[in-house]
Amino acid sequence: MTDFFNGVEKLQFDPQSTGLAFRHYNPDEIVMGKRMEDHLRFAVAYWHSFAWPGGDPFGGQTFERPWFGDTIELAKLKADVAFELFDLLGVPYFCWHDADIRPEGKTFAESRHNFEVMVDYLLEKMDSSATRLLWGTANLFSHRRFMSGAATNPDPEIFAWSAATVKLCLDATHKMGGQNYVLWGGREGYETLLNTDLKRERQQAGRFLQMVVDYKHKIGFTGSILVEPKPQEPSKHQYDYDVATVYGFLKEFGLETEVKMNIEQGHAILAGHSFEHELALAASMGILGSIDMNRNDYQSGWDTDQFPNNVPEVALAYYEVLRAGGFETGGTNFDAKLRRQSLDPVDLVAGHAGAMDVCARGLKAAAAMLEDGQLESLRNERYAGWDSEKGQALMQSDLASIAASVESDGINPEPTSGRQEVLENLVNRFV
Ligand code: XUL
Ligand code: CO
Repeated sequence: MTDFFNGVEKLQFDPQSTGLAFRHYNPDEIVMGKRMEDHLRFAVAYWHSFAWPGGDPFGGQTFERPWFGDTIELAKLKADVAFELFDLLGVPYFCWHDADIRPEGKTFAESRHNFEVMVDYLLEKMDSSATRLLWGTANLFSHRRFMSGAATNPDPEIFAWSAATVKLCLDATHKMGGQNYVLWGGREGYETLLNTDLKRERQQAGRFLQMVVDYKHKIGFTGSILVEPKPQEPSKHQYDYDVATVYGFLKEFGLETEVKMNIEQGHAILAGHSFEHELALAASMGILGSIDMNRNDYQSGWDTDQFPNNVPEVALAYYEVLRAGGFETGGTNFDAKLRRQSLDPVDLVAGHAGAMDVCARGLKAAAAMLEDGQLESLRNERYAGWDSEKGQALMQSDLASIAASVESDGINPEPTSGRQEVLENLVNRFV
């Protein structure tokens, strides 16, 4: 045991508690026939909680963590503290980038060696912990070598370096029993079209993803490959803008049945969508994989990655997840940073605990709305015409026959109310 979380006790479910406890997250509570823990499948993000130093565009590190530094010894201390947090929270999963868990080496071989040592160390930690790996991913955006992209770089050597890195990370994710492998294209985009061959870059990205999928099958990794859309930041314009854009990309490269989405709340907001829009769209295309749960500030216009605390928003998100049948390999990863003034170890515990409670409330509200059934029955009622014989026939018809039938059948539609206020009032009974 380290002394980092000194004095913090393992969190319990205690609805009456006024201290550090779960007031809503009760892992064993049955919601729609399934344990709450198995619905939500929470994961702690190694990077924000243990690797992020607390910087913003105007200032650097505010956190002073005893594991900051580039040695294996410190990486092991970081892992020890990480597993202490996982145990305090009782989270079933965690997620990493290679760069979060290992010190950077001077060469590829040195970084690979450091990574392999740390993967074995994490496997040892997992032996005495209940926490498993939700997903692994490669950080192909922080180091200066990736400043012009990874797979989409104008320099083929960076493409090669990135491919070798993803191979390593997939091998490690497989070895650790990870449930998914995520690709977020932080710098897969451009700063200015004046120096960018957009067509070539998109082809490189498509070929890269095909190689990842081929390798997944080659090693027998049965988890899901997930792409995480984001419209911009750090790149001015990213190729994986949003769910719809990524779906078009997958279709173009024949990958739409191989790759699903990891959808982040903050990225959806940056793209000008709501989180539930992105979730519903992915579900409708059969590519909803997992979620990165956080919230963005609606005024700042950048990716603030805050812990979620808006129950009605979260409820609408889980409503879409439940309607889609729930997570299979996916889960709820807290891709969320503490505020940079939240210096104390206990802030890390409180940030996650509060977020887990918000998600639990959201999930329960979403389940209650589904079980109540009114929202779904009003929606079905709205489309009932399409279930009729005439409605079905329209979908098999053609423009000329339809045109003829409008007059012969005396079609003369009357608009009906969309009842938005009624539906919003209905939702407010549950949140
Ligand atoms: C960045 C982001 C990443 C990905 C993993 O905005 O969301 O943390 O989730 O690379
Ligand atoms: Co994310």
